[in-house]
Amino acid sequence: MKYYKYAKKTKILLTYTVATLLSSCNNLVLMHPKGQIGIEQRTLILTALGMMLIIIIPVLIMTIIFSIKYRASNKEKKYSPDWSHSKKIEIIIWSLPITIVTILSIITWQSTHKLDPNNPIVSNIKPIIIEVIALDWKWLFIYPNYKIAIVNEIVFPKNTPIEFRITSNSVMNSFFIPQLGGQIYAMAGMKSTLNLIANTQGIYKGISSNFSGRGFSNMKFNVITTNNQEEFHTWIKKVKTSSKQIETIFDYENLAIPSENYPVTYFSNVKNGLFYDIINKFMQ
Ligand SMILES: [Cu+2]
Repeated sequence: MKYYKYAKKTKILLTYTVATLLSSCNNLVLMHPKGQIGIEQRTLILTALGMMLIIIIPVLIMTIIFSIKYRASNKEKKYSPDWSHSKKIEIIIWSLPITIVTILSIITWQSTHKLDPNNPIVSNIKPIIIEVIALDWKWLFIYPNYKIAIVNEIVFPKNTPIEFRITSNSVMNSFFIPQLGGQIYAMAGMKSTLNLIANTQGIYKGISSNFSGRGFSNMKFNVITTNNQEEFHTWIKKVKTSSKQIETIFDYENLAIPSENYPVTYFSNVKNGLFYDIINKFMQ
């Protein structure tokens, strides 16, 4: 029969499309995670996608087959204008989506608890705390345990859990390192938490993923993961040699003046509890 020939062509076309998509996905950073959380999130995305394709692919194929088989010009087939109901079709049409939606909801329920950004990452290594402040239009990162601050750059060793504490000095913003895991909102007067880990050494892109005004598009930073603790401490020493400091809230307010394309800047000292001062100033 003729439509089988079309079905075969369609199959070739589909295979080709899928192959092209898979080979060109090097640009999709979300699909190339470099940390445990990112890997788990990718598994979730692919599982959900796969489950939905169980419905979508047969529907697409059936659309083509049906439109050829039941076309008006096909006089060989039975013509049944009074046909209205089939138990068999009803059962297939309802049971399959119900099953898939049920499985998807169980997976979603479990993973939203498992991948809660507040959950500390289980590890023998003590987590490093990094305080993140979204400014207009740059990122300020404070390492409270080392009393240093950096604009637009984060460095930490691989295989070490990182606890990000995030707030904003201005409008709502969003902190996102796509290859390490989900984004989280930065809001003035509030603290959000994000626990991440990098399992490979490298340089990853960090972005602001919530539009925040004129300088938003260049509000980017590099995340550099070192091979070991020594390299990380060498970097800390380098920051400690900077002549710039944030000693008072005035130094901070000076830095917080809106600016675009701000270069990476090291501060060898930072006022104690600055992060919480910034949150509290919006609470009065
Ligand atoms: Cu790929």
